[in-house]
Amino acid sequence: MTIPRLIGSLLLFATAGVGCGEAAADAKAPAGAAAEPEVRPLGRIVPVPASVTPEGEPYTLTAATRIGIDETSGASRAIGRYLAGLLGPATGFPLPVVDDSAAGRGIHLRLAPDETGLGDEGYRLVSAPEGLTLTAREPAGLFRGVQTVRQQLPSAIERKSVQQGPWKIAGGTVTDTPRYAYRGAMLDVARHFFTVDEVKRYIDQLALYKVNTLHLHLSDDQGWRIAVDSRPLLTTHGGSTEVGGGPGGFYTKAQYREIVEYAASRYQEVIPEIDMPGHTNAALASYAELTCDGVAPPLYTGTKVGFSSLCVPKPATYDFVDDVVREIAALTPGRYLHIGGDEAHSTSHDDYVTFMNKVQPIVAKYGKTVVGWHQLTGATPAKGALVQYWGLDRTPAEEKERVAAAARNGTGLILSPADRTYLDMKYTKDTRLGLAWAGYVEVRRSYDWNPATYLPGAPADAIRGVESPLWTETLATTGDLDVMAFPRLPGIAELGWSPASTHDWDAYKVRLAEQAPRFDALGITWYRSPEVPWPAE
Ligand code: NGO
Repeated sequence: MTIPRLIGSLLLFATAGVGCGEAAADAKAPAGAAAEPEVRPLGRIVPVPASVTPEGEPYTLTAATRIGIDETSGASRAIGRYLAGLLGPATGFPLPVVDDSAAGRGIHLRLAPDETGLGDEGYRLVSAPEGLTLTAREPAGLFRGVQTVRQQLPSAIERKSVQQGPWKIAGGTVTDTPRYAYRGAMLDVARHFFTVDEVKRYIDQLALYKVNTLHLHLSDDQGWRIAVDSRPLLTTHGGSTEVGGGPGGFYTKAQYREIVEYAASRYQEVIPEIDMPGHTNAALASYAELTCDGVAPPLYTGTKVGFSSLCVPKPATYDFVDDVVREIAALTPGRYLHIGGDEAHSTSHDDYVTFMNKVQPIVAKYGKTVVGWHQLTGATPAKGALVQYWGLDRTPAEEKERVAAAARNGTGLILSPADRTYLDMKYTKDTRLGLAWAGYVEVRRSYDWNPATYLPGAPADAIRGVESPLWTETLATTGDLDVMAFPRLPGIAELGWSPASTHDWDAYKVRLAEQAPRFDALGITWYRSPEVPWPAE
């Protein structure tokens, strides 16, 4: 069997119109929704909660509000401080974090280990004039619940200077747990490099929508972005440029740890990806011994794919992989290490299988679980591996079936269909940034599908969740990232979090429209899709 190459070769024809710094063309929106109400109806947030029971009068934040925590938990204290940091600037209230018993009519963050129904990330929010109580079994649940509190408040809460209140949260109870344990977003820092602060900014945006996994695409033909002490040229040479010939960049180990810690403080697990055996020009350019002819290619700043490969027969290749995987695994508290495996068009099928059979055990040796793009099912995914499906509606049935068969065989699936979840796809032909090889992906298209039934023949319980990749061939600034991610990212986040029974475009588009003033308050550049009834400008 040959590794199907259709999707990859389509990429060679990708439209890579580099329009850095430009926002996508604004489209004319339908008549806008009314201005924000003083009290947002309970549950009118993104992702929509699993269960909402409105009841009674709202809770009101005041200058006297205190945030009560269980003093024995350092995690609750950190979340209390984070909440105070979110609500403090716009309200101007001090919001001290105190022992729960001293919080009175304030906000209570309670950990209740016996609340098994709330799982690892669920929470219950009870809002009444006497107080606002968040209960969770785990700190992660409190953190997700804090995002609900935040979104129930007027959008002005996101501003960094004191705003006019009142600050009310509708009365009632929200009980909320996620549909999928894996709710990811990927950022490609290889095609264009993004600084630690820029990555932190994205992490904060993801947190608002209850995303729990940040997949970092750390290496590609155009750049190697993570320090590996045993292979210094990877970063000094391989990290020295990017698409378009800019200066590139890389994370030192300390900087990378900073990202991982910041993500952890937002209850996000970082999955580092080192893409192999293809997408490796930056590594080959740095270490000639990794090529079969022993000649290092020049650095590459274009946007083609599929032309590079580590030399599979050479032992030096596995010494290299061992060094890289060992050092990156040591930097990774998370469970997973992503080994790429997509578009290995310059690797023969037999070599691809050989490579994956040798490399997957190296990942296991350093205590990590393999994740790979779904081409990994053309070899044999290791036991427990996850594969990330990035096909399209038009992907050949046999390729889909190969992935489904792996899923029936126990391989977990992360769904990132390119014509639904790829945030780098243009919304329409008029979108200035982005690619179009997977077609145009408007907001409805990205939201309106069901992960559980998406891949024919894949058992529903093999679906671990969804992930929205943000590839950056055409994206160079945070404004570029923003306008491609917003407003599609919240929709994919909702697919991952909210129960299937809540899936409804007509209801979703109204809740999404209500996010617009929040995007503005957060300084997010966003695409005014004509499919969504945005508030009038
Ligand atoms: C493909 C390709 C990437 C491109 C991206 C652009 C995968 C898994 N491999 O997705 O190298 O950057 O499309 O949309």
